[in-house]
Amino acid sequence: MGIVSRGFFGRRREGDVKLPPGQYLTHDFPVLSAGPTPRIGLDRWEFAIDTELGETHRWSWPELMALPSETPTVDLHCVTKWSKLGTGWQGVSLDVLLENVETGAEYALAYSYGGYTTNLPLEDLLDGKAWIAYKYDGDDLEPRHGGPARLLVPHLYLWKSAKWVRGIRLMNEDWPGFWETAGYHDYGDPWREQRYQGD
Ligand SMILES: Nc1nc2c(c(=O)[nH]1)N[C@H]1C(S)=C(S)[C@@H](COP(=O)(O)O)O[C@H]1N2
Ligand SMILES: [Mo]
Repeated sequence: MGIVSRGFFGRRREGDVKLPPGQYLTHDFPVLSAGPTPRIGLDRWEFAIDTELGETHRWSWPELMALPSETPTVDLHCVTKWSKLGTGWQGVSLDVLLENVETGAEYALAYSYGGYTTNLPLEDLLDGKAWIAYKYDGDDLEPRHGGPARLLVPHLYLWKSAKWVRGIRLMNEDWPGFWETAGYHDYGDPWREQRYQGD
């Protein structure tokens, strides 16, 4: 034999699901916030991309809503070891937002209302890997989970998915964010278990 049927993969039956090392499965949606939930009125809300060339591209809430959106279904992996599979979102791909942004930068720093920051390579925001998400499970994203809008970068540990995202700064140099400065891994790939610096 030696042939595994295709249907074996991608199966979502509990028990034979493959989780990143050290993770366990959860069905609720824990809330992890380093501070209070900021409240930002949609009339004042904006999202910005700041480039290393000193240019700023801005979107108001109606402008974001007018952009084509996607409905990704993704697995979430938190560094505190819970994973939640098959979560459904709606949001605008970073590919759309970065389409007309002139940049040669390699690094990005996401920053949030409330002051949270997190860094990642710009390429991890491209090619369908990241969204500015504003709906979860069919409803407006709850404030405690990052509403009105959060960054969603599911292939990295969830601390990279900045809640209440306000903008992304593109830079020539890597600039560690909130948890990265506190000793968490600079990149944070759950499949390589990059939890802390040195992992
Ligand atoms: N602005 C902001 N974004 C944040 C955080 C935060 O404290 N502030 N926590 C991060 C961490 S550590 C995790 S695990 C996830 C948690 O998202 P959740 O509360 O929706 O589960 O958000 C990330 N994004
Ligand atoms: Mo986390």
